[in-house]
Amino acid sequence: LCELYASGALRAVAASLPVNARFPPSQRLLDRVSLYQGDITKVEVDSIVNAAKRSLLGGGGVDGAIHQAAGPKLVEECETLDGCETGDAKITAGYNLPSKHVIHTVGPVYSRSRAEQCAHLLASCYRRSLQIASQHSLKHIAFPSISTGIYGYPVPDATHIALKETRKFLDSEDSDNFDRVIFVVFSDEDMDVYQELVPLYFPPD
Ligand code: AR6
Repeated sequence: LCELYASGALRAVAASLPVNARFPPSQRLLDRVSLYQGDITKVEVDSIVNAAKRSLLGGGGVDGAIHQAAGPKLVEECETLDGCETGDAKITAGYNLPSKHVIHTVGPVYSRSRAEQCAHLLASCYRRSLQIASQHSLKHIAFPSISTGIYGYPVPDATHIALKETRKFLDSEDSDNFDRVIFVVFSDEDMDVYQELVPLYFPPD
């Protein structure tokens, strides 16, 4: 986990930007958020989030990678869950993954004509995943960029939603025993977007 605590670099970026009026500065909150570029299946934390499909029975992208790394017991447990609605989330064990749990959430398939509805559903994915982690007394959660791959959500819009919901959660009492939210990005482009936007939602003191 130490490797993930790369918030030093993040702090340097944050310090160079003007403080955003919408979210009051808080070094304490900034210290509870990390960015990590790499494969989420290698991340050793209490929970990783899977960008799943409604059946919860596996698919491509990060879903395929998580099922492959977790082994067949994951799909066996998923079969008992009766699927998951878009915007909701369900938890399983992590099996062969280094992460103890997987929180499976189903993001919206992006459509520009239904952008507002998609935004509500994506926000709900982050909210429900964070709620479930906190209800299970988990200390950390690692998110991939939900819906921005096969489901086509524009990365900047999705990142604003991810960061806003995380800030709201970390501001709330529900997160009192929570250590850290880690955003796991795959590509350099996604990393650039997160590096630019994190300081807007987590300005340092
Ligand atoms: N670690 C971290 N991020 C990853 C990894 C990985 N190993 N692999 C991909 N990503 P996607 P979606 C990134 O397509 O858009 C599946 O078939 C990827 O670069 O996995 O929510 C499901 O079954 C992108 O930034 O998820 C659903 O049917 C992000 O993860 C559908 O795809 C999400 O991309 C869900 O589509």
